Amino acid sequence: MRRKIGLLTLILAVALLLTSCTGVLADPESLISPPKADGELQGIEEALYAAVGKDFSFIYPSAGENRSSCISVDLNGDSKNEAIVFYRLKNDSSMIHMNFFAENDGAWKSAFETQFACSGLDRVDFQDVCGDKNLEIMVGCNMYSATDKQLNIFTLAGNTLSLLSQENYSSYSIVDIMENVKPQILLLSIQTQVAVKEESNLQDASNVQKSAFARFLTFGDQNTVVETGRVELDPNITGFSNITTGLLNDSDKAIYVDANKGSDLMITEILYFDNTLINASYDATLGETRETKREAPILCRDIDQDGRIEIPSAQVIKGYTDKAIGERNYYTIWRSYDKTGFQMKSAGVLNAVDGYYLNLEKDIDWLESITFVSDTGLKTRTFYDWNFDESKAGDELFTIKVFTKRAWQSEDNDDYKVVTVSGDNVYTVNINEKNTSSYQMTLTQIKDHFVLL
Ligand SMILES: [Ca+2]
Ligand SMILES: [Ca+2]
Ligand SMILES: [Ca+2]
Repeated sequence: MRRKIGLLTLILAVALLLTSCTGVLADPESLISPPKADGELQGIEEALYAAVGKDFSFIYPSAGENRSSCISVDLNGDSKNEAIVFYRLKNDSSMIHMNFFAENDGAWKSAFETQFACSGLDRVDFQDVCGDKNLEIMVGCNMYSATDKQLNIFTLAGNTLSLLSQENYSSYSIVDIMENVKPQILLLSIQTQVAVKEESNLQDASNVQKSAFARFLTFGDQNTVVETGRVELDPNITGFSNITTGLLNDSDKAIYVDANKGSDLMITEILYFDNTLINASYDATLGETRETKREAPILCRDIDQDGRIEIPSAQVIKGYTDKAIGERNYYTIWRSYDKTGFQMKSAGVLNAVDGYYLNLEKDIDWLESITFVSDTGLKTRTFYDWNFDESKAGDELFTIKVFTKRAWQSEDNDDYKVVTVSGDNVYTVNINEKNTSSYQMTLTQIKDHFVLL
């Protein structure tokens, strides 16, 4: 119960503190005028001025849920908030400072101060990772490249903070895939090392060693950090797009890491814990993750809403194989993985931009016998029979078009029928009744196959 209260308080605190400290407004974000500070914020601000003066500018996390420079949260569940503030001093731009404030008899006072030699704040999270019912503070700092970051984990020690651990990462996530009560931290890292030529002592651009790996951290007694697992990832990963967790089978959970490989490819590393951390996707013999590779940036999702994550594979639709990547249209086959192998769960046409999926279930014949043309500006997708004899699009089957509610009411759209409505979007279809091929669909069939994302 305590934990729930803590989380609720956290959510409230986050909502409240998105207003940020008032006063010195250094960031464009804060041009969105915040509400007048309540007593708490004013108290923290005054304590900050008392501790460091006024020659500073606030620093904001650039990612994650907490985007304020000044965050108050009840770390120890005593119904009194503590607060942290991030800033840079005007006379020393190389350091980002974190100041920790606690309230005593209505007066806020600085109780701890530290600084990070870094280029910016990546993200700030609060989570009880060591299981002592107090929230730890996780401060992710951007170092001087997009993939080189440092996570600083602080824990409450009496009235002050102590640094529990410092870890390098490119991307991290707090996950919960083990049976014990504590959440765990997944750290993903990309490393590039350029060899140095012996004769000249200069970097040898032709000799670049790339590696990527995942580390799994848990917390032991006396707040010790334990590396519980470490696995290789595809060494050519250039960035991480999304980390999600889901059921691997009836009893185990897995982490699904969607990663970019170069500018065109995406892969999914499937990580789970079975005495040790395992990467089910990576083929150590080949030295790459091939099984989940696709040339379209489609993220994993639970496409059939059964609690298990499906991994997409992009299949080039008829008529697009000769086009360059980026100009191709695809259909998607979705597969889940359960330790024994991959199972096909669904196949269909995804439109992630307009938020729908035409689920053809497992009808690969249909998907291999049609083609479609997209117009992202008009929000249309026009489907055609594929003319196998002439290797080109045949007759039009139907056009799916997304209208705004206002456009739907005001435009001439007699040919379109409503499939479904969601928010401000009216999803419609114009069926070419003259085309009665076996691949044609009725309005009812389209409604049955239509899934909102
Ligand atoms: Ca407290
Ligand atoms: Ca804790
Ligand atoms: Ca699923």
